[in-house]
Amino acid sequence: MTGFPRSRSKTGRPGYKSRISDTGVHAVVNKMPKISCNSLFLVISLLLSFSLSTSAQYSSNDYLKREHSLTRPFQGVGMNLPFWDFLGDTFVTSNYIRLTPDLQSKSGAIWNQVPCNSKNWEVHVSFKVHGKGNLFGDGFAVWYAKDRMASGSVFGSKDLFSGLAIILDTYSNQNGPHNHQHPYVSAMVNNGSLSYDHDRDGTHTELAGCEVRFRNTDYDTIIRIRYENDILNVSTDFENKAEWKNCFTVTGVRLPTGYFFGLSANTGDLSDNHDILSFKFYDLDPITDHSDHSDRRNIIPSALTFEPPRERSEDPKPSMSNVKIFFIILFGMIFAVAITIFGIAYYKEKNAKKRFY
Ligand SMILES: [Ca+2]
Repeated sequence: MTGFPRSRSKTGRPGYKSRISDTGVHAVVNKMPKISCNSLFLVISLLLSFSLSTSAQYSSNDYLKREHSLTRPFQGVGMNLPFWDFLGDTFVTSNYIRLTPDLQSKSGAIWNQVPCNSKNWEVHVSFKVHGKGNLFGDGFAVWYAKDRMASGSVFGSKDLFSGLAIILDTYSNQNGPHNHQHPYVSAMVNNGSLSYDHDRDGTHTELAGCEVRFRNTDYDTIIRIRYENDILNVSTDFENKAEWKNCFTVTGVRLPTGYFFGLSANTGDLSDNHDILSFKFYDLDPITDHSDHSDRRNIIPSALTFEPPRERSEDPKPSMSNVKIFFIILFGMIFAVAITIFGIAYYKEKNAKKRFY
């Protein structure tokens, strides 16, 4: 587990760092009631300089970019939000963006209008998935994809996509043996040739994943997606601890610049409210990087573990159900009884005819 790395007030998560500093100041002041003004000034100066030096550790250009971010209160006119477009059943209030309501057969998305030209980045998505049912679905996905505003079957977005999908799957579609529980967070990198297999919860195309619990919590749940130097790391704060819990890290992930961020969700027979509370994008590229002149615009999305097409292992054929066996035996018995009755009747009739001759 690692703590939230940011300390600058306008970036990251204001409150976490400052809360610690405030407590520290109060503790120091309470323990020194008779301290002189000069000494108090010295202590405060020392604390401030410590705080500034801590900030200096994060003095790279990892700042929040407004054109790729969404923060509350959402201020737009009607369905308009600066830099973002809506699709399908998604709607916005001042406090949340509801990708889908807790109703059957809904699908919606929100897509950033501005292509991402940063090579290295980090995204924090604060969300709430909640609903009334004991059975619920299907979940939502965070996209970094070539094609924006394309609705489809993969959590509200198109299949055979190019780019990266981080999938937060709440419903287990796969019958039979499963190697993990739901909800489940997984990553998929696609060059446009792979189809997401809902019936198998995408198990055959995922890079990595982890089991999580984020549904119907009293607090906001946050997922962090960090992409730096071809390493993809996904971590979560689903327990309201203000620290990141590692979900998975995948090396050798190649993604181009110029793709779009999006969020989408869908419901089927089962449903949930899929609410986005904030989307914060941090640019991790150094301000001046003289070493990296590579043009990443034309990279085809790939990962070291990317082996298209992956072997698709079929589920074992389901054995005959007990109901089927019961009816087969029943019809067999009825047939046997019918044959016996018919046989006896035929025999009696034959014997009766014999007596007449
Ligand atoms: Ca599923």
